[in-house]
Amino acid sequence: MNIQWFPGHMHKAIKEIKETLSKVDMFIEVLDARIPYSSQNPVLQQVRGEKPCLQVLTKSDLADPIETKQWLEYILEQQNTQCRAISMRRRGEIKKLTGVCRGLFSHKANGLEAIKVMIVGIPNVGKSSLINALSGRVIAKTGNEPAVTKRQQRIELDNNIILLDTPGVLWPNIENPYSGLRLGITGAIKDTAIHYNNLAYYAAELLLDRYPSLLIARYKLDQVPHDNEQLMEQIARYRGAIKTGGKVDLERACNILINDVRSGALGGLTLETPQMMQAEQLEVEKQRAEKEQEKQRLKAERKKRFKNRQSH
Ligand SMILES: Nc1nc2c(ncn2[C@@H]2O[C@H](COP(=O)(O)OP(=O)(O)OP(=O)(O)O)[C@@H](O)[C@H]2O)c(=O)[nH]1
Ligand SMILES: [Mg+2]
Repeated sequence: MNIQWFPGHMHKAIKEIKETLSKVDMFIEVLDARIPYSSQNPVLQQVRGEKPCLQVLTKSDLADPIETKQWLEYILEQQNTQCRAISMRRRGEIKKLTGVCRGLFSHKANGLEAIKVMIVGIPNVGKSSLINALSGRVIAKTGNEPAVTKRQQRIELDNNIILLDTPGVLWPNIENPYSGLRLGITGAIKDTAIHYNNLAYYAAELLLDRYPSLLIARYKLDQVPHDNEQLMEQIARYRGAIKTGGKVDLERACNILINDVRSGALGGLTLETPQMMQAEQLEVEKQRAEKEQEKQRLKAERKKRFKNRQSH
């Protein structure tokens, strides 16, 4: 089953973003460096249209630096969008973002005219943290769970840049089930809307494929497990997650793995590549076409039945 989380406040937040659109000069779209594809909200892309946009990959301290470099090159080449990777652990780089914003407006380069920037993105990606870092003050509420920011907030920086913080938003139909899982793994979806087990088994599969040496180091494994089930069992044994009677507690092992991925305890992880994205996008298009075909078939059948009934 696909993961979906689109509570009413997100619908309202998108409506407010549309209403404020004409008052802003540009967007900073905040993406998660671990999932630069799945954290791109197609609704936000549609809403911002042709307005200038700077894409910022946050939490790069939790991502694989080699993959982050590749993603930056890919976004710049393929989407023709300015893109930077940042981390709250490297504040110096964050300050440079205002210069990048100003660079997008040659007629405002003297700094006398204000630039209004709307910060948008999925939940829990670090929008409010970015605003605090840019302003040098704790001005926007942050927290390690999705949906912390509930309404828009305006913040004026000293250098004539006005920022607008917005609530994190997802979209009503996450068609790619793998994107849904990766959004869940990284913490963009409220825990009550997901099952850790599904996330953990998928994360285990991904990590076995992409980062087996990090798993070996973290859980002191003798060798790479055959599959995700064996990995979960070994994590449970290593961490003493054993139930009375001696059976392994797989539920606890799932929690351990997800928490380790989210906190960066395993090391820098990037959960998707441009190649994975292209393959999954093709699959989504194929499924969309099949669904449409089935819809048309059912429609034709209904029409035929209706005609038959009339002729009798
Ligand atoms: N490791 C790491 N954590 C970060 C970074 N940026 C933000 N965080 C953490 O991510 C969590 C979410 O940050 P917020 O700034 O509240 O995220 P948000 O996008 O405003 O979230 P919503 O308002 O819920 O949409 C907090 O626990 C932050 O401390 C980063 O660069 N690295
Ligand atoms: Mg926020």
